[in-house]
Amino acid sequence: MDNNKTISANELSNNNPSYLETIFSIANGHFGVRASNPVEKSVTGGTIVNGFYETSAITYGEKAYGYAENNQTIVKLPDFRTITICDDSKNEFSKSELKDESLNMDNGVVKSVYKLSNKDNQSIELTLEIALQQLNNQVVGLRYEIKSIDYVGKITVVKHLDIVNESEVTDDPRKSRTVNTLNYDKAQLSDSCEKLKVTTEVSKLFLNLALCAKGSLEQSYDLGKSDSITLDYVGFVSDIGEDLNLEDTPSFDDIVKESSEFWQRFWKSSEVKISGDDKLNQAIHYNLFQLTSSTGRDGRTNIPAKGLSGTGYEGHYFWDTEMYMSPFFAYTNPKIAQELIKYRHSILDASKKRARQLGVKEGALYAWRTINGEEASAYYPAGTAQYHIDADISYAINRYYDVTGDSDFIEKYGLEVIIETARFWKNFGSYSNVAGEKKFCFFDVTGPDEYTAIVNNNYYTNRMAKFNLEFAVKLIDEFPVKSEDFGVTKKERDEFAKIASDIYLPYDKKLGINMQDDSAFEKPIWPFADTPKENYPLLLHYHPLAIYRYQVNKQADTLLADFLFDDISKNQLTREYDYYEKITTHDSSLSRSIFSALAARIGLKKKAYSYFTDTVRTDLTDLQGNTDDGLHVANLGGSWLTVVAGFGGIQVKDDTLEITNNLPDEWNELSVRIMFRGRLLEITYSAKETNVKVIEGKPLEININGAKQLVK
Ligand code: IFM
Repeated sequence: MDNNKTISANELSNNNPSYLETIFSIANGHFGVRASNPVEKSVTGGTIVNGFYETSAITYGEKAYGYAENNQTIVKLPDFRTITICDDSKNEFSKSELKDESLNMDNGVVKSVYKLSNKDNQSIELTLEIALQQLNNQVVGLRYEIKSIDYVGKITVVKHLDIVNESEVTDDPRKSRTVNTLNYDKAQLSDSCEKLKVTTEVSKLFLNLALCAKGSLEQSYDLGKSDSITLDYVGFVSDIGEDLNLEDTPSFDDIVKESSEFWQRFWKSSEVKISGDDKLNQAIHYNLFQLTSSTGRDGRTNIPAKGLSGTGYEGHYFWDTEMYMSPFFAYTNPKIAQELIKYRHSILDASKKRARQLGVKEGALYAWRTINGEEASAYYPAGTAQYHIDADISYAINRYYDVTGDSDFIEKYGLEVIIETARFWKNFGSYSNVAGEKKFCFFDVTGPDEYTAIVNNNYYTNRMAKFNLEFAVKLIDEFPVKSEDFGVTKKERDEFAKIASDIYLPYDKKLGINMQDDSAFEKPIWPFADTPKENYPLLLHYHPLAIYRYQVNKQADTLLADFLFDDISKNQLTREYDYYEKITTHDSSLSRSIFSALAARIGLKKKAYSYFTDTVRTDLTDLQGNTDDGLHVANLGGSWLTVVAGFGGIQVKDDTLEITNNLPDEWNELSVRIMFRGRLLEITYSAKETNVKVIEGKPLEININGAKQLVK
């Protein structure tokens, strides 16, 4: 099988420069560099540092108590790729044509080849290779190679940390707002090195960037007909609030070596091979490469919705992390999954404060979108009202525990979050009479589907809250002493248990399916037949209220709960799938992966495959039409979830790893590597067989296609 891990621009149908900037961006969890054209001073190019944001007051026409106060906007910093090359008359080679661009996912190097011309139409070829250090993640290496095409003579090369102009103002809520409150302080350290301190005026953050050339930052050369001039530079990005130590400047080759070693190790524990379709195999590799690149690994940062590949959604962290991205890390790199949980633990105080602002007297409510822990959503119906984020975080903590069995970590970082989120549900909900029975209900909430807002008893929210409370009880019983430190009493533990069992789960008897919310099926169905193709995504063409009064889903909602809990009969699941599929637009990139995974589980093979081919190549085909703003990182993780939990049927039930072979007919073989309870496993599926090999660690009893088996 061809397991070639490269991708090149000539395989892509979109060659829009800002789209390619996203696709060929690289990152290391701390910062990312978009693949801008180095001589064109792109306004959409630049460096994006995880968690480095500016704040500005949110201006409301009509404000009410407790509305989010401040925007948090990730900022774009100078572009390390920019270079100026002039001819002997000091005219720039400013016209450029991209000849080729490629990403090598085995060593993390992006290579871009341009033909550059001056005003006399004389040309040179410029090749730029760029790589980031992954472990010491403050370093970027750049190598420029200049060759003559038909220009010979003197060339002058100047490279500095140039300030990026801000991009255009837009009405698209998915894009970032502009920031004009950055202060720059440049210091020339020597001919070959300069440093730039960047400070945000309002949020009062700072960091330092530096650029060092192997020779000098401004230099002239004689370019002969068959000459090739190679220039190496190293860039640095300090941690937020830190200075830089420039004593040890690695060479470009050292940087590539480190990056290459990192990615080799990465593939060893995370490899997924699809045999039978090279395009899908390439896409899943791309997704895992970019997902890992996007992910903060320091416990202080998280995964922005667009990773570090673009400023879309302002660099905010959402529930995307817990439900779509962190599963991959829990199963392949638990250390990173830990760091993501530590970040949530670190913003617990801000979340408690938020719960009080919402009038809930105990517990914590996590911000729907945030960097610093405070709510940054100015639109509460599809923001703060998505209370389910609390339970999503608890679900991710449970997943980490299930997969790793790491009780020390759970006691230290997980327990408090679980108790505080359970307390939130207890105080947020209330008992109400439902068809003559006293049930615990949640009123005026928004579920994952953002085309249905402020409803009573959203099934997903209620089911997840039930889980959150049950998990709290389980952990309190397991860690009684530590729970007491957090103020838990026997009475409170029993209340959690009682509420969990009393939570109302809306069900429609006539249709025999779980109901998205109390009023979901009373509404008319969206007039799909009268909606022209160009009016999708609906959010850009209809007032939210025009959408809310219909049955129309942006993304999987009730079906996501079905996928997570696997707790209803196959017949009911099939009925639900059929019902909700008809009213779902997939306007959110978080939708198709779940439809695919669930279809694989139900045995709707054609649907599973077709949704997967779309979802896994979402960015490579620009399916949503906005990849230029950044990658759809939740979907990168979602596509892995589809492969592993859908086609590969992997889940943990009652402390046991379960594997079910749901391989699509189109594939000859699928193999995935995962970690489970300290072991590295390789699972290979074919039409006839499911084989599990323990690559590292002790033998293990697991459940394969319904039968217990000891695997070695
Ligand atoms: O969190 C998602 C949400 O579910 C759909 N809109 C985009 C957000 C960020 O990806």
